[in-house]
Amino acid sequence: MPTSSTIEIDSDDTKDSIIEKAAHVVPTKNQYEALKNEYIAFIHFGPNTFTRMEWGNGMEDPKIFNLQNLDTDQWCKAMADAQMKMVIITVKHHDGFVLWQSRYTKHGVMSTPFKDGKGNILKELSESCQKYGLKLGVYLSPADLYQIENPEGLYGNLSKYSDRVIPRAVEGRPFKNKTTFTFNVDDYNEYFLNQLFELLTEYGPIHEVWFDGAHPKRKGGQKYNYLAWKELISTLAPEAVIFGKQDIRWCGNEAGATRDTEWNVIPYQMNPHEMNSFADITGKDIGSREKLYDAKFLHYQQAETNTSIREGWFYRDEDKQKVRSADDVFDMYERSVGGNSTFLLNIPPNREGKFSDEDAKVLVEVGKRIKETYGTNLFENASGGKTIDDDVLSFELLDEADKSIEIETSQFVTINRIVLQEAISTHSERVEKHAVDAWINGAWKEIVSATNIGYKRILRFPEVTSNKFRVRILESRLSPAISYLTAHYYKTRPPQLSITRNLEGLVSIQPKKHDFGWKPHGEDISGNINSGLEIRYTTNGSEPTKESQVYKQPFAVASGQVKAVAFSQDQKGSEVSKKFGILKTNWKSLASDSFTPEHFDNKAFDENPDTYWKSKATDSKHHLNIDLGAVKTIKAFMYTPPKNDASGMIEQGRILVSVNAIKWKPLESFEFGNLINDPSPRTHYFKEAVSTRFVRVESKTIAGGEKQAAIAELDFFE
Ligand code: FUL
Repeated sequence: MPTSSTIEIDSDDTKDSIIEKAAHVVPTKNQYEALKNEYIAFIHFGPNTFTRMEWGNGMEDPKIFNLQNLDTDQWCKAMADAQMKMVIITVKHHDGFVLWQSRYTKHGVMSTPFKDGKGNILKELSESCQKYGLKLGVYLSPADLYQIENPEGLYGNLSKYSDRVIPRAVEGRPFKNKTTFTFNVDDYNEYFLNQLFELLTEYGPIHEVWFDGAHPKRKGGQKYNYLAWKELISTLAPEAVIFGKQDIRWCGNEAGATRDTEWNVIPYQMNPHEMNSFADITGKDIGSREKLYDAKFLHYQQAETNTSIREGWFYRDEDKQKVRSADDVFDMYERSVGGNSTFLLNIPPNREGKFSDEDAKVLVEVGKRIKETYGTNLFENASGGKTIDDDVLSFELLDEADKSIEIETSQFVTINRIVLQEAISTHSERVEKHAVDAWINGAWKEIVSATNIGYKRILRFPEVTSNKFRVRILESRLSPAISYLTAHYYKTRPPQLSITRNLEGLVSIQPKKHDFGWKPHGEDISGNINSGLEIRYTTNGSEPTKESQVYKQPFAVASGQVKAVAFSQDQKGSEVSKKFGILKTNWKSLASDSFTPEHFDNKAFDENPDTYWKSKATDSKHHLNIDLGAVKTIKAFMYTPPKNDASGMIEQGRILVSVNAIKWKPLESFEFGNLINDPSPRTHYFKEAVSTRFVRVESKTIAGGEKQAAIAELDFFE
């Protein structure tokens, strides 16, 4: 059966013949080249960078794009260091503002102070790309709010369809490329085609055209003549893949989440080569056998896993907009590239026209880890047939009789990653389930298993040492062709730990969650990348060593100090220590002077520093009275202010005690400095220990002259 990127299902096809057809669906040459990029960059840049908005409204004065400096070399250097192979830039986002010198609009860089209106961001980027060996792609938003909102706007203006010559000639600005097209289209489609013509003929080869599906607004029933756009793109940029249409699909989320099984041979009800519009595919299972049985066409369409390194697609600020950790990005890289998709990571340049330092640092660190881990193949020179040689296109075709490959290395190797590739360009993606064994103590032992492979599968597992390994294909669509098989070692970096206790007194020790609040993907990052990690702890104040207790599950601590350290094979992480006050299980609030919605009294002692009690704003003092549930002898108290709310930090105050919760006796005054800049927990030791059941915390002054008091967590130490 011949291979093709799209195969039609006939009415007399059986389940078996459908699967046989699926096993012959292969990527086009352009799709295959795009897959080989593996890790690529996204750039969101425009008026939103200056307004701090995620979506503009199209009515922005172009002058707000007040760019003074631009350093596209710095972007490209960081991307190349990161091991990225291409960059896709938002030459026009939904607001309609263009980043290049278009002949067809004034709503763009030409109307800004940047280089007196002569600047051209796309041109500078394309030159930097040449310098650093990166491919270039463009994001041209079909949604265009400027063309919707301005009175002469072309979007949805109900213009008549007629034959239009593309490009429309503009006096004094001829094109070097003399190709012309005639399309029967309306005003907005003509505008869009003219702009595509500029983009695809004047900035060197373009390797990807990205069509976004989002629409903040629509008007006049505007239709998109995609089939005309496609004809123009394939003529002018024959090497380009098109995103959001037949070549590349959105993975279905913007969080960096990946499917455990990402099939790129997927079912269609119509011939994708003739389709004008494509719906988003967001389901969990999109290409299993069951899904394929319902197809009218089987089509190769790879996924791009797209997300942002910052909280948001556009740059906003340095302090509030968090940046992903290198661990997070590296994990996403392994899950997406090693999960049969392309990793498209957005790095939004700042208002100085540069990548912020923190973003650049993460890129470089991840690039270093990719090079260190995947730059060395520990199966090099091993025996294992055509899967081991350097030629990615040669393969071992595994027949029914023996669907396994054995690898023998000349020396023992210690590995925790295996990479597998199928010969997809000739034999499609066929593996449905596979496992890897290592020869340990005279027997085969399974070390990892997974589902499909496709373009690439990265397997991660706790490190093993052996000189014999075996890949077993457990289920497949016809005979699978394995083209590449390598082994690697990722050096585990013991993560920072965090120690928490719940209200019942159970202490948990976990890798610290990086502060990143945008579109959670729910993955256990540290667990994914750091196989073979061990956490050890003490509860008597001593330093944890390799001999200390191993942490397996939450354990009870009434009060005292817990210290913990993560160990990987040869490395020790940094020690964390946490002091726990008396248990808060039976604490009750007797009264506070006031509280604001959601910030109830008990949030001050719920063992969750992310929630807090907060009083109303008044000029008088604030207080919170607590019943500790029983008489306790206390000698210190700890105040944890809210981390992300600087308007209620208690700078000065008093602790009072009572025998009946009616009459209160002052015990001690306290004072904490620099809370706004450093909202970390603060401890105050009493001159003498005191036995009491009822305690009042009273504020005198609030940091920054504010008028509300807030407590994220209160602790008393025995
Ligand atoms: C979305 C857009 O609405 C966002 O602004 C961003 O460009 C993202 C990549 O695609 O659909």
